[in-house]
Amino acid sequence: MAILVRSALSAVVALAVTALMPATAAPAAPPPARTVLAPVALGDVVPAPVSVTPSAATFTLTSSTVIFADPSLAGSAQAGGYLAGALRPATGFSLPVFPPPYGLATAAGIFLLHGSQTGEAYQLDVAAQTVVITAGTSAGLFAGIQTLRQLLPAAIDSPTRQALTWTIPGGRITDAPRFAYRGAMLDVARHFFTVAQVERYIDQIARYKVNYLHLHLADDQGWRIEITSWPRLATYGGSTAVGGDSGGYYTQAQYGEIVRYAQARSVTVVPEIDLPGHTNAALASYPELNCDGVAPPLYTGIGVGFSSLCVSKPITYQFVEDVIRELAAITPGPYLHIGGDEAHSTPESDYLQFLHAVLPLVGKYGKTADGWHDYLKAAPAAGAVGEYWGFGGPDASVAAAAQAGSRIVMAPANRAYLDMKYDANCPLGLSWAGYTEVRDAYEWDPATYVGGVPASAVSGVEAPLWSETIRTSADIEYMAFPRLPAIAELGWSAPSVLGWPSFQRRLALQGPRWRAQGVNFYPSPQVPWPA
Ligand code: IFG
Repeated sequence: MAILVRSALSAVVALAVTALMPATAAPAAPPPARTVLAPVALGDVVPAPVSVTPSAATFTLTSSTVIFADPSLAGSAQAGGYLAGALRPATGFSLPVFPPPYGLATAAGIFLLHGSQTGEAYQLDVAAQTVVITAGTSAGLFAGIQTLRQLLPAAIDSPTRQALTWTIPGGRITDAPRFAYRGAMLDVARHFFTVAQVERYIDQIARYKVNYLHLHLADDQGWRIEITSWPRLATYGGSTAVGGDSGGYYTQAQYGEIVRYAQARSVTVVPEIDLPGHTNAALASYPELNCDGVAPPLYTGIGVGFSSLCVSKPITYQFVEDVIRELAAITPGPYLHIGGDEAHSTPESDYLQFLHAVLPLVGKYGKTADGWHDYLKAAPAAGAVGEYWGFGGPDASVAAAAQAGSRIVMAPANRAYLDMKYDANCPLGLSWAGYTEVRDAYEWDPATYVGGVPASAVSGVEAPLWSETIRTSADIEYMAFPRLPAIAELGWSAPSVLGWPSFQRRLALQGPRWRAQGVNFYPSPQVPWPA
């Protein structure tokens, strides 16, 4: 005990002596210099917020910054943990998350508070001592957090510590989405992507307030989700890929991991089992599913339209019901996508007969039907979603369905298909819908793109990435960035804040962030990327 007292006393003495020492003594080694960058401008955000009012204040994130999450808003602590996790690697700050202290004015830090907003709306207020995100739901908090991340210097996205002064520009942002559905589709059937690769993509799309991930889980070349009542679908039907590349599939537990990972980032999974066409993997797995009882070989090419379930066989409907039942049971989201596209080997009358028998099964298992717009001719129940993948202009069938109560998600092949080549030199992708540069992906209006579809019937947008020529995360990123943020902005931002000059400038500022994250983006010549 005596030693303790003596050492404590000597420490106090040493401090006192230091404090009294003349300034001439050699100063302690200075801490590593922190680079101070010009703060980001408050409006330099993608998607563009509804309103931005800068102030002269600047907030600086430091090692003592605390995140306060309002316990009266469900999910606020999880949102706080997500924010802390996003900021820790580059800053090295612990950023603890607590319930707010009594009396807002007494504390400095980042506050996630319960406000009167609805849906995904939020307000962000940055002052010298406080950053406050106010929202009515955790989804609103998440939207505000994605905006906040983009207000820190680009190096905030580095996976390693950076000696920077972490400033955030002051002012107020009020924001809310134009459309409720902002999706990204990943085709895991033509080529299989692991859970980690899908989760990497979820992290990337969530940054741009994309809130749905549509997984294309089955096609001619591969069946990618375990169905316990039909095990060979995945074990055999999932064993190959385009070009004979390695196959794979998600067990239902792994699918659950993807769903939870997405949910924790305010992203809802929409599973697709494409029917009655695009079914060679299923037909190859079970001879009894084929009209002639003979299973075709597994297919590794990139043709479409050659396969069809056997509409006349009762077992077909047992199969479809088992698949829908099992998939609905592991999918918390509201939608089940049943494909319906390119059923070129299914006679029109059979196609309608099949859909009339199958669509009620989606409702039976508690889900809302989603499908490529072709299926709308089967007049699904009101509220069903048709995903438009045409080239725009009038479409009587889609217009009729929209006017009869179907919801339309706009995914035009000549604007939103991320597997379209940027130009003739693009090493990846296809070009049947033409070349799609960034500006082509941006300069169209989802509300008016299809003649006869009222704006009120449009529930949003989606950017499909088909994987015939896509094999790695680097391939995904090359095709998705920078065009996915363009689609995301059309889905989120108000028409009054859209415009190519503004988007082009704000998009350019995403380049250093993607470099910090290691995103393999395409440096489009249309964008003035900073050095
Ligand atoms: N069309 C097919 C996809 C895919 C795509 C590649 C739809 C709805 C061409 N169907 O797009 O399966 O092959 O660009």
